[in-house]
Amino acid sequence: MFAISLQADSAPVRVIFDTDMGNDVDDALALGILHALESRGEAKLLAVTVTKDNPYAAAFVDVIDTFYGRGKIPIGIVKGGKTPQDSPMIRVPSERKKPDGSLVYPRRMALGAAPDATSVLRQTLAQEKDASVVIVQVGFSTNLARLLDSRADAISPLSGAQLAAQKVRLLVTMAGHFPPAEPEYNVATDIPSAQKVFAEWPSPVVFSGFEIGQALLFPARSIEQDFSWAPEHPVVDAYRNYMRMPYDRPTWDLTAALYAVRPDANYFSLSPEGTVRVDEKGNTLFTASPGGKHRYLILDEAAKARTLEALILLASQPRSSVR
Ligand SMILES: [Ca+2]
Repeated sequence: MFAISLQADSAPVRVIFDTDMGNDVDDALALGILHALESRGEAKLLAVTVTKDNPYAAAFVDVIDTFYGRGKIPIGIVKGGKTPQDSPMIRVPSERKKPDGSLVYPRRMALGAAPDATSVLRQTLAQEKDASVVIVQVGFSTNLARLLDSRADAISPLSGAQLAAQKVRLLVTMAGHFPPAEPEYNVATDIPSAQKVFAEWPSPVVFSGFEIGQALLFPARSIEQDFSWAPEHPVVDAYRNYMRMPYDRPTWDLTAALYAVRPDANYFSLSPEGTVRVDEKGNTLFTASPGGKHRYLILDEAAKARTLEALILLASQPRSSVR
């Protein structure tokens, strides 16, 4: 059994969110869900690290954090990473201005000012208690692979692999396809990093495969109705700039965020223990083996309606008045 199921206390889950913000709109909804869970006292967002190498990816994370009243959360971004291309869903809201020229969505950092993600990961982990951190990885494995490769430095005398082993109790990742169908985007975009992370990561890993989010569509109707408490909402703005409305979108990254904070809520069931191997094409091949560190989420037909309702309610939850 995983230790995660045996937790008796109700302390907030301490989360690092690692995202390719800008490549699909589910990253924005997932970050909103983590903020809603923090407002409920269930989670604590320690840092956000970005694997999309475009300055607006960090800027838009900054926009969302600031919108939820948590603009001081550290943000790091990959340097020399994947998918640098422009994305209106992050650029347009980040640059939107009022008639007086000020930003509609204020943010803390200047464009391009976010520090290197590996340093932010090392810094964040070094400050945390042993076996306390849950990492939610919903983009490529670039940042976590670089963390594993990192050496002792001024931040910590521990290597990245040692920091991961000491500080992280669970990695939840939106990655792969179970059973394998075709290479999944997050894995296929940086195959060597995915191979490294899933072969070497020291903690238990839970995968939310492509098929999970695909089976739970976030409804356009919710975007149009449930967020009206905020006349300007950056996640809604991102949604409207990602594709032509109205459209329903798979909840891939949302499912990883939800499971990471509420693993015992029976939104999903789990595969047996085993090992996921990433082949040269980016397929994720699972082999069951007692004591294996990897499991993947399974969505039971009877759980679908309740799980989707939780995702919608949390994503659209009004900001806490407590800052
Ligand atoms: Ca993503």
